[in-house]
Amino acid sequence: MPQSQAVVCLPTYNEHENLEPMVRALGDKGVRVLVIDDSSPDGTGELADRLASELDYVDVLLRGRKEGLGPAYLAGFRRALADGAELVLEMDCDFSHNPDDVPRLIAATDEGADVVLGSRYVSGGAIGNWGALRRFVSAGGSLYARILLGVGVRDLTGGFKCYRRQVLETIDLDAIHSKGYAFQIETTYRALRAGFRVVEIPITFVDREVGGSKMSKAIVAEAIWKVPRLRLAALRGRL
Ligand SMILES: Nc1nc2c(ncn2[C@@H]2O[C@H](COP(=O)(O)OP(=O)(O)OP(=O)(O)O)[C@@H](O)[C@H]2O)c(=O)[nH]1
Ligand SMILES: [Mg+2]
Repeated sequence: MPQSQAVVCLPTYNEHENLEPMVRALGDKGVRVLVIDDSSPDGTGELADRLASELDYVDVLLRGRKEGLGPAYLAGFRRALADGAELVLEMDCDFSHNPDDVPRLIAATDEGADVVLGSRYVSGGAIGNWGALRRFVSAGGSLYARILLGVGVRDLTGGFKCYRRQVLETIDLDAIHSKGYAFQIETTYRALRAGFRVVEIPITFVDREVGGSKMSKAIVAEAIWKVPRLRLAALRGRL
């Protein structure tokens, strides 16, 4: 499969300083890049348009307002599928995810994975420069979801992922309403429920150096209440 059929969805909200270095860093990875900007007040969308006119591997999806990561990704997935992508990737635009890891995620699909997760919590994975509270919330969140959902995946909340086209065509994207970490948990859980092969590969995650975090208490709260609802839906055969 030519790698140009891989599309990296890059959601942005106020990532003006990170966007150009990230898009350029992805330039030699054999992927297309789809920037999904929710009308960032800092002009990230205008910058994305300029980059798209300069670089032929870049596309832009501009959305009217900030609705959270989940809806932005869903819009990006639909666009990537309509454009014929065979592989669809998710990645943060704050350098927490290393663009040099993209080929490793793609390579794992060649070895039979349907969904590849860049994982902080498998052997060889790591987190750099995060404080104790963020580590606790992240590790605790993944453990909570793993136990309640009864799955073996170690990193359920990470956002560095690669899906085969068929996965996104099979899971019911219209039924997904999660916005934050819950979106990552829900997409992986739906893929597992549908019988797809989910593989974790180790990554080192680092805290952003530029720009502000969009993490909020509401995003954490959503993940806490969504997880048992997902399990219940599965038990009732609705998922
Ligand atoms: N389009 C869009 N992008 C978003 C939205 N919220 C966050 N993002 C982007 O999604 C990616 C991850 O968001 P972050 O703010 O880094 O959230 P996080 O990684 O959970 O938090 P930190 O680790 O503290 O940075 C970044 O590229 C953000 O710009 C949103 O509502 N819409
Ligand atoms: Mg981040």
